[in-house]
Amino acid sequence: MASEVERAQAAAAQADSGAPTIFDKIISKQIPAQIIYEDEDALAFRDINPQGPVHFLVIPKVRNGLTQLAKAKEEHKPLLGHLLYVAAQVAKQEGLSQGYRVVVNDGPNGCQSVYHLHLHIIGGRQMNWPPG
Ligand code: D5M
Repeated sequence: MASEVERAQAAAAQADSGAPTIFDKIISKQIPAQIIYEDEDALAFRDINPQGPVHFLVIPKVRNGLTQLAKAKEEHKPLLGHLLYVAAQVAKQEGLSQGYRVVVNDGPNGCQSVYHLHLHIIGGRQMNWPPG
């Protein structure tokens, strides 16, 4: 079983291929996911490999070049703001009143394994710092 780092390094090799990712299949409902929020531009669903009692992802429904945060352009600014706003609203909906962590893994060093921008929202336990 490949480690997270190995998976991230393998994924980086295909990052710019434009190939569909697993998240495209979740957006089109080809594969099931536990969707907890949806609007015209964003989708939130539970992470398949949760790192806390609550762990969900917020993604843009249309990738539009945003395979990763490093690819953000001026035109993406409203969408990026919207994703953060959705993260906060869904965290509230999930009862994370004591706080939570928002993470964006970017590129191989950031341990990104899916090249469709996503925010991780992790909560329901005490976090530590620094991250690994
Ligand atoms: O995070 C990618 C995240 O995507 C990782 O935490 C697992 C999650 N993932 C992968 N496939 C699925 C499905 N099918 N449902 C829900 N969650 C999924 P990264 O930051 O790229 O390492």
